[in-house]
Amino acid sequence: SSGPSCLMVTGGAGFIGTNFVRYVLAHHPDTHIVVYDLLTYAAKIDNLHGLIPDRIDMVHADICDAESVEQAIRRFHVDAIVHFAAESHNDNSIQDPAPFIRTNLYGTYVLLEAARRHGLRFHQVSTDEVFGDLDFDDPHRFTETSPYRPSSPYSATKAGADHLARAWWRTYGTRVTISNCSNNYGPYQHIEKFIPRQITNILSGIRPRIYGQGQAIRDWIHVEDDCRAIWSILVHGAPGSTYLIGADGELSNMEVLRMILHLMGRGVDEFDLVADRPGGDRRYAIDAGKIRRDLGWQPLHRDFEQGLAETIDWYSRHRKWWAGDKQAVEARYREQGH
Ligand code: NAD
Ligand code: TDX
Repeated sequence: SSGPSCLMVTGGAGFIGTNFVRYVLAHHPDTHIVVYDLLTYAAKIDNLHGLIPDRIDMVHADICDAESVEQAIRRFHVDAIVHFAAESHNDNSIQDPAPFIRTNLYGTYVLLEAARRHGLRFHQVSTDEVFGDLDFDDPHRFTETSPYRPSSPYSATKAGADHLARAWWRTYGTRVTISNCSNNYGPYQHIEKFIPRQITNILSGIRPRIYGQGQAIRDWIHVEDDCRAIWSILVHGAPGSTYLIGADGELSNMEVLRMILHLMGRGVDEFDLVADRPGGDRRYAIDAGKIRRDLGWQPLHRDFEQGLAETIDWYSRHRKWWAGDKQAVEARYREQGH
């Protein structure tokens, strides 16, 4: 089967959304794209400049605004939705959960209702954080049957949104799929997130900041591998199904930081330890066996250190993209003790 003819990408001007739009334009010439994005602090419209103009349209609006969603679907004859739009940062959700409740829960509900009315295919982009965390020595990894037990306001809203999506499949037969992916890294990631924060700190003459003792483990995947997986679920995934996406990339924060310091020519101890995240998850780990078996997907970026070097290079070459945000991001972190 082929892809949708007009795909609405919510949050298409954010980190993963931008990479996804670029991936679809480059590899799937028969799909037109409508980016639907509120352009919050996390988005940059410039991300989408210079892309094939007759294959992409932009709607600057809120997913919580049902009328705008309805208008966009009708105007562009949308036949599928990939739903990236979210408040995505755990630390922000600890400071103020309100926009997370609104966008991640209510916004997902608005989109599901639109998908139901129009019979659209709907892909819910979710996270491994809905499963809570694992002990450092737990031999198991997360699978499609792991119980939901989110820890933060952010992950609780993502968990709730996943439950809504599943309910729309079960109750109304809306053709929903869900992906729960591990931590993405790569170009266009906001500098509030761990890897770009440390890279841009070093480029700005600020010492990297690591939470607690740096022992927490994240399971890293290159954003392009996540984007290819999402496309393959959208086109070949079974409606009503969930797929976990991961690239066997478990590393402690300290290991990642030491690689960054090494690649950027800094000493191994040139960083500061700062306050840990309240309730911070210890470890995430994904078993991606199902998507590998059922859809034949596999990660292409298998050398994390190489991907990290390319990411460092991208932030070094795109100072204009992030420099304007740096002061405000660091000021906000100082208030939080991070
Ligand atoms: P991001 O914060 O970089 O981008 C979010 C985008 O959503 C922005 O463009 C923003 O303007 C838009 N948006 C926010 N609220 C909106 C609203 N009310 N209406 C319309 N648009 C709105 O996030 P990201 O890191 O690219 O994550 C994208 C999705 O992937 C999220 O749903 C997130 O939960 C999920 N996810 C992210 C990761 C990761 O490592 N970054 C891992 C797994 C899952
Ligand atoms: O400066 C820092 N120092 C530090 O040690 C920052 C910003 C983070 N950390 C730690 C906290 C986490 O243990 O690094 C780890 C990664 O932190 P984040 O980049 O904030 O990511 P995380 O909380 O793991 O969530 C990310 O992956 C899952 C995305 O932001 C989510 O949207 C996604 O669902």
